[in-house]
Amino acid sequence: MRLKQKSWLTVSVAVVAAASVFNVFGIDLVAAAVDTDPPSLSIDSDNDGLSDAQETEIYFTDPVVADTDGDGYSDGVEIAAGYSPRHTGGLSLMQVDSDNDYLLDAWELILGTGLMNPDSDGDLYLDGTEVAASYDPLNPSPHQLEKLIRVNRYELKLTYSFDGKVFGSFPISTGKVSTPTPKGDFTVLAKIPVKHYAGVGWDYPNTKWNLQFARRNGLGYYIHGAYWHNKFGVKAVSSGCVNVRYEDMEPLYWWAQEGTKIIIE
Ligand SMILES: [Ca+2]
Ligand SMILES: [Ca+2]
Ligand SMILES: [Ca+2]
Ligand SMILES: [Ca+2]
Repeated sequence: MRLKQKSWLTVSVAVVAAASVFNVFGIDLVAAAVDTDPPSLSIDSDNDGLSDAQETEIYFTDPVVADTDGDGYSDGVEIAAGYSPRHTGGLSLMQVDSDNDYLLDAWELILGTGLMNPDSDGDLYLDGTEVAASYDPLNPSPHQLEKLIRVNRYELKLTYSFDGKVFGSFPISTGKVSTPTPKGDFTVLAKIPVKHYAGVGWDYPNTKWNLQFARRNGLGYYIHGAYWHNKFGVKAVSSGCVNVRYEDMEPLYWWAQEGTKIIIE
């Protein structure tokens, strides 16, 4: 017992000694560390994985309440999983628009526009209005940015981006071997909210969210929602169109414009 106490004492004396040495020689080092890592950026008062600064300036969650919306999931867990920490009901960041500027929370966080500021660059045009028309919501001068939809027929995947920043990426189904989806560079020719597709042995009325990109031999080719199968990312089953899950197609449809570039490879 006595021996144990003594060794503990020896250790603590050694720690104090080391700290003193550090104090003598480490003043500049400590000052530099404070400069590069300000406490305000790293303090996480409610220990939810988001710093106080992130909560007050980016996510607009409560910095002293770990679960702002009270749904049982902490703010940090929700952000990491793509859910809104400000809305109950299991809504994803793709399903909410906190400042009602027609730009989804998910896209505001990607672009760096204000989640609670409907006009981030102060040019009197709403963030969502600017993105809808391909304008930069962070630049008050009329500067346009590229919208691009990329379809990969081999991976059965669609990715769309704004100014090179990916706004969505998800599994799709394309044309089967006998009725392939055409390859090449296209643009959105028309946006049609609801369409009726039919052929020999198949009939799909009231199909939502249709983006036409080609017309060949009297046939129209579309990227559209599909409610009659679940082969997305699994198998090419269509008659030439690009089939998309409804939940993925709705935001893509509203984001795309006539003239938006499409690359099918
Ligand atoms: Ca926090
Ligand atoms: Ca929560
Ligand atoms: Ca918004
Ligand atoms: Ca604006």
